[in-house]
Amino acid sequence: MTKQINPGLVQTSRRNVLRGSVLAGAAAMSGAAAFATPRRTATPNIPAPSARFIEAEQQAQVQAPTADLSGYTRVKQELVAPPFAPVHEQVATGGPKIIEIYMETTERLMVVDEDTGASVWALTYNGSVPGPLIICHVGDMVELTLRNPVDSMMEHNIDFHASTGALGGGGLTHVYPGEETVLRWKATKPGCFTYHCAPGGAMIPYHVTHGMNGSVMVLPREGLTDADGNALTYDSIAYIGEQDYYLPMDEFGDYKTYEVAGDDYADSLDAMRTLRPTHCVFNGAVGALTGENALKFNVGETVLMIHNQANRDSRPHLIGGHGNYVWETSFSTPPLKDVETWFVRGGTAMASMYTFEQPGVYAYVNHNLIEASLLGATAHFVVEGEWNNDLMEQVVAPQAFET
Ligand SMILES: [Cu+2]
Repeated sequence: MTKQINPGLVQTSRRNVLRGSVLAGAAAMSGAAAFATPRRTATPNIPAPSARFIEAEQQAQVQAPTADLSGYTRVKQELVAPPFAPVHEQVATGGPKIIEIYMETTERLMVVDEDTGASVWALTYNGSVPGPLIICHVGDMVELTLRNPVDSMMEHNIDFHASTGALGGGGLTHVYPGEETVLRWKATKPGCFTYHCAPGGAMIPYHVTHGMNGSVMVLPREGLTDADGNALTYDSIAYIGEQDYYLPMDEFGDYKTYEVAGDDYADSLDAMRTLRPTHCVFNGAVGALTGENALKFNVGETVLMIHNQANRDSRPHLIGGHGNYVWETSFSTPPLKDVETWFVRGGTAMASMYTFEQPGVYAYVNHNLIEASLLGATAHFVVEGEWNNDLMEQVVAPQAFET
């Protein structure tokens, strides 16, 4: 019998030291940022025990039986920037698929709040915060090509909460600048799941709170259903990633700026330790989903709102509407019905469904209203259609009362 070793649990090898976990800790103590260093091409210079561990790790994968891919059809899924969803089927047709996707670990300077000048060297998948939404069905395989551009400053990887083994794939996907890797995993649990970068040690929250997270939706093959098994379909998806940022400030209370990704590492750790985010925003920046960027729907349209929060609890509320169906945990359990405010456990993605009945502007907020109003966690949905006085009517407009 082949002994199985979980590659992701190798904690003490020199390989992992260089890949972030210990380096991150050292950088935290020294105040220096932890940058990617060139990958070594061989193991002769590392201690024998670590070399043996690396070899055993590689052997474990080589010796394991080859995955049976017969019966699968290969398809490509073109990922799109949030708040939009890739083209997909709600009810799976045909047999299981191998869904090929491509992501780049792009590091880019992003304005978080134009009013204050707050900015961040965002660490991203495909340049957006959150990373793109991936959609598959139970029984499908997701095959990710993950590329770290040559000009990156840091190493990255990806932990899919929807996957099984090797730290969600985190242990198999460390890519240095100029490297790429391919990971294939099978979707076995239906639901919305977060994914995020997890290079090791303090670098994990650092990367996650710099935007490096997103969501996978694994649909049941028969699509979504209510408690009685009746089909529930949606017309649109609103993909919302809530991001808590901990942006360093100077002694005057101004947000600090940095030359390159990673330069803020020591300052960021100090800010993160307060557990007090400077911003809680939807889709990367204050106002990313309000005003001109508001999402637009029509009366009668059914929207599936997917909410991702990789690090911190949240409690969305749709002001003026409801969650007709809410899946807080998975699609394996019947949805909650007619919910006022629902819960996003930090480290998850979840879904809620609503059919608009009135026109107007709806605010989708984190109903910690301080976070919604002062820290940025607000989106707007502009809905067009005909007003229904049966549901609400202004009987008397505000006017002075007689005294
Ligand atoms: Cu990363």
